[in-house]
Amino acid sequence: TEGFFQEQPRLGNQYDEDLYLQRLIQGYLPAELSQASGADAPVALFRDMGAKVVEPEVFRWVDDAEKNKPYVEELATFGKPKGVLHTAAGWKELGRMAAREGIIQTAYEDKYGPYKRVVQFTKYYIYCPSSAIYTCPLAMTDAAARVFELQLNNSSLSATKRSVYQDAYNNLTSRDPAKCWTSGQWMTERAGGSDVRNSETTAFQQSDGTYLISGHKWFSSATDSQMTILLARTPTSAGLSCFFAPLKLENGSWNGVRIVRLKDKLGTRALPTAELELKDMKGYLIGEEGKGVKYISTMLNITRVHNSVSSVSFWRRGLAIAKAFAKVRKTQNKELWKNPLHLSGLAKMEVQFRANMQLTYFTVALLGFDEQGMPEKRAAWMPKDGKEVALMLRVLTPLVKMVTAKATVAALAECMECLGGVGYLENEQELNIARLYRDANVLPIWEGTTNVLSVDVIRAFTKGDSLAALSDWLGRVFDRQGHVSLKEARGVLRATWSDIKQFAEKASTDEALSKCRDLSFGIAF
Ligand code: MFK
Ligand code: FAD
Repeated sequence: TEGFFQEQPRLGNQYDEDLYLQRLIQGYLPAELSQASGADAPVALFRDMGAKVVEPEVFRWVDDAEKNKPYVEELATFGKPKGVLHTAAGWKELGRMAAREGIIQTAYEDKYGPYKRVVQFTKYYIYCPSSAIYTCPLAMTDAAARVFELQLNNSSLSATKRSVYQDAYNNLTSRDPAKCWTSGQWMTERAGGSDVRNSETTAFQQSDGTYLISGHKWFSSATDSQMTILLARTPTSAGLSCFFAPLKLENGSWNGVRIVRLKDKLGTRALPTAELELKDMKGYLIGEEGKGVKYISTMLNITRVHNSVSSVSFWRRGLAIAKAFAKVRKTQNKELWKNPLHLSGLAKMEVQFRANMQLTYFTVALLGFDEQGMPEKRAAWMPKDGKEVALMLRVLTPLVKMVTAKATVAALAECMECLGGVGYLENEQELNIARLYRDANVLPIWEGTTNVLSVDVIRAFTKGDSLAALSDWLGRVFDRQGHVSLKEARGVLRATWSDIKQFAEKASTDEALSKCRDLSFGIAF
């Protein structure tokens, strides 16, 4: 109780303290939104969120969610199988908070037009590092809502499916915590997660048009969700098909799902990731039979953007903690931030963080345009039309996911070191870089590993006009401004393009594939 005690570093409002975020908001939102006043204006909402995510109560929920890990109550007292999944009270509170704040719902409400995604993902970005990764089910919820939105736009959808999908969509996009659903996304099986072609789950059509699905799913995050979208094979098609299935029946019992076990993981401790056995799970076919990968790609592309935003949000929180510490910690009798060596380390990280933020926000902005159409008034940086947006987004989505995830893991290790020994500890959640670091390590793995995404980047380049679109866009936006380094970037892109073309046209497939990762990182830089 005597002697020196370090003053506690404190996090302030996570919008007000994030100067680069504020600058991006000014760039990516038009003045009528970024300068709007009133309690409902985007900046007021961000500031409100920035205050809420550092409230002690929220950190108590995170702590409770992390310490009281999910578990399954296998059997009732007299041995009858029960299979009840329990999650922590804090985990549930974090979910309620997300619904109330509209972390996903904002993207499906009629307020911000083509800028919906920028507004929504900014709220998500502020919330994510204080969520104990509740953002995982939220990402899949968003992606499922988008799948249904597209299905409901299809005029030839049957009346039954229309009613079932509309009901699910309404629940996924509800701000009412008592009504709001989350969704799972089941692709990975024992035979493979990157390559799903050997999946063993089967689906048989019934006389009422629904399917009975049976098999084994190796990874299911968000097993506490109300529904899932999954892949399974029908007897009449070589390709996999995509299905929607509720997790529970109307009487509250499982819809043919048995939790085999919960996974014991390095991080994401609050998240109930399970291995599942399916036996006659009732589901509905989404889209055409045999084209399941194509339909579930709609999901993948949304969750991959979530992954990118999650990455930069973790990085930013790590930096915020490191900076807060540097303000109060002294070495050689002066504050750490005044030490040139320490400061230059922080500054270098800040620059790298900003580059990753730019990549991410650009992708988020394009996603909004792709879904809602281009704004009538065009800023100079915007692509020329919807076609260019779609082509650029197709390649930026995997590229930005792989780059930001990888960079974030390294950056959080650096942030930890900035706190010295304390950085390595399980601190109070306000300062707990250890949790962020553990959780960040999953970001390069799920939603496509770095290798798989680099193959996807090259696939998008060689299959379509994405690289030409990116190169044209760089030319229009930056050549005009005479920006030397960006002109160079365009040159590099062109040189890379010729490499890719060569690989695609002349070199053997294996040789081309062995370069995918280097090429993709090169393009991002
Ligand atoms: C908090 C953070 C937020 C994130 C939380 C998420 C929680 C975790 C959830 C998961 O991890 S879910 C599982 C994620 N799994 C993956 O990401 C799988 C990784 N593997 C791939 O992405 C493979 O590339 C893929 C499985 C898609 C390859 O499958 P195939 O059967 O070899 O597909 P193929 O033949 O390449 O493509 C089939 C069609 O889909 C083609 O279209 P066409 O039929 O018209 O030719 C492809 O062009 C199209 N396609 C594939 N990937 C696409 C795509 N279209 C658009 N976008 C894509 N990304
Ligand atoms: P593999 O595909 O066997 O990959 C092993 C290695 O091979 C990797 O390094 C990979 O990069 C490399 N590799 C594979 N293919 C290629 C290639 N073509 N070229 C070069 N290298 C290649 N999945 C779901 O479906 N739903 C979920 O909810 C879900 N939640 C998850 C939660 C957690 C916490 C974790 C850790 C995983 C979750 N997953 C989920 C699974 C995740 O998506 C897969 O683990 C991931 O896609 C990789 O698949 P795999 O594990 O089968 O590895």
